[in-house]
Formats: sequence, structure tokens, C-alpha cells
Amino acid sequence: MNEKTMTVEDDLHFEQMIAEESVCTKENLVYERPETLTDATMHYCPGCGHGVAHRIIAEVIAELDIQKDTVGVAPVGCSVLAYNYLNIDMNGAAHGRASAVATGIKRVLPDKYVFSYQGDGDLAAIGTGETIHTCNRGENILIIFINNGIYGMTGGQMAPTTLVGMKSTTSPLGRDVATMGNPLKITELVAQLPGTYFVTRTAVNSPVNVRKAKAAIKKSFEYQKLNKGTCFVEIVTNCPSNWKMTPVQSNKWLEENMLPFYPLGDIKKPSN
Ligand SMILES: Cc1ncc(C[n+]2csc(CCOP(=O)(O)OP(=O)(O)O)c2C)c(N)n1
Ligand code: SF4
Ligand SMILES: [Mg+2]
Repeated sequence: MNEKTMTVEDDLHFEQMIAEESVCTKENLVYERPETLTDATMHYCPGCGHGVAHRIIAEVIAELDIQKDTVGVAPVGCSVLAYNYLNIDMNGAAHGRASAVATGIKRVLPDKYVFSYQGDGDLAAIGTGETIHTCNRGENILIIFINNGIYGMTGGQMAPTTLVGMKSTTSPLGRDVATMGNPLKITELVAQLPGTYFVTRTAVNSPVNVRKAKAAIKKSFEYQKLNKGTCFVEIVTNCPSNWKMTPVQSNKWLEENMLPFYPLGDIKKPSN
């Protein structure tokens, strides 16, 4: 006889399978991958804010049911591969030029929801000109600005957003205002421009902040539908690898150091 005898381990495994099956019902489901995210494994370091930011963008697009009507523009930086993860039409732009590329796409395809996704080196250093002029013209797009205070992809050089005293590979003793200038609050700056409609600063370091960031992105797409002008959503994030911290330490450091200088909340609120 070729029958396999059940062992105690087999029994336990079987019980576990039954238990999992009964828990994973449609009614109990609280988390699943939206259609708008591909199943590609993200390349981000453990604890990196980019992955969470991608997910909430994907969720908003799914919830608004605009997957086929949305075009994103990926930057150069750690999120250069965003087009591999977001299951929507995506374009890649040269370093700093994403808002200009998004402008072109929106003008040719005005019925599409168009957004750019840019890091702080991309948007606030090499892309400062494009950012300011896109916002000043009031292009009807959403700009998502990922501020992790550093050039992540290239190995941790100082960014315009690097805090005073913060160490980076190009400010190994900490950012010194006398020689390196002040950190640039470009979000406050674009809020002054007549073309911006909604400007806000969010973070993804805690569940409540993730929800607020997601709500800001959702609102921005709704404003875009109404042709209101440029919406600008900053997301303060962490870069555990270049901050030389564990993911948990980096979230704490973000709360204690980044958020006091980059306070969360709406900077320019729509009047209606
Ligand atoms: C024209 C040009 N200049 C410089 C670079 C090198 N470069 C690639 S990514 C990057 C900075 C990325 O930092 P950031 O935009 O903050 O994105 P992060 O990686 O932190 O998400 C730089 C300077 C480049 N690719 N192209
Ligand atoms: S280097 Fe920093 S920004 Fe880049 S993936 Fe790693 S943690 Fe994220
Ligand atoms: Mg950065």
C-alpha cells in the first residue's frame, strides 16, 4: 500500500490552512493590491517613503476609477522606476524636467489626469526653473513632491531641502548656512504664485498622515477635473539608507527634525 501516513506536522499545517481560509473571506479583506499597482517587486530600501507614496497614488486612482485616464511622469532619482510599479500610462522625464513634460502631456491631452512625481533634488534643485514656471503658469496638473532632504539615488549628497546641521556626503560636518545656504522651502514659495490652486504639505510616517496625504492627492485630482490650476502636494519622507538609520529611527528623526522645519498642513487652500 502506498498511502502516506499523516504526521503531527501535517495535521498542524492542515489546521492552519483551514484557519487562514476562514479568515481570508471577502468580508474580512482590509488590504489588497489595487489594480493600479503592478505586481513588480519594488526596489526601494526597507522603510523608504517612496513605496508608501506610490501605493496611495495607486489607491486614489483606483478609487476615482481613472486608471485609463491618468498619465504620470516619473523623475530621475530613486523613483525613476515608478513606471514599473504604477499600472497606468507613465512617461519618464530628464532630471528636473517632469513638470515641463507633464505640461506638454496635459496640453495635448486635456481630458487626462496628469501628475508629475519628483524628488527634492529633481524638483527643487535642477528643476527649480521648471517648477516655478509650471506653477506660475497655473498648468492644470498635480505635482507630487517627495522631500526626503537628500539626493537618495546618487548616494546621499546635500539637497536644497537638507536641514541646517544635517550631515550628507557633501556636508559631512553638517549643513552650514554661511557656506551652503539655507534649506529651501519651495512649497511655501510656489504657494505665493497666482497659478497654484491647492498647495499642501503631508507625510507618510504614520497611519494618520498616510490617510491625510492620500486625501490631499484625491482632492487634487478632483480639482484638476474642474480645471482649477496647479495642485502641489509635498510628501515629507525618509531615506533610511542615506540618513544612515534604521527605518524606525528614521521615522522618529523625521518627526523630531524634519516636521518642525517643514510643518504639515495646507499652505494654500482653495477659497471655495
Ligand atoms: C541632468 C542630470 N544631472 C544629474 C543627474 C544625477 N542625478 C540622478 S538622481 C539625482 C538626485 C536625486 O535626488 P532626488 O531628486 O532628491 O530623489 P531621491 O533619489 O532622493 O528620491 C541626481 C543629481 C542626472 N541623472 N541627470
Ligand atoms: S536610497 Fe533612500 S530614497 Fe532611495 S530607495 Fe533607498 S531609502 Fe529610498
Ligand atoms: Mg531626495
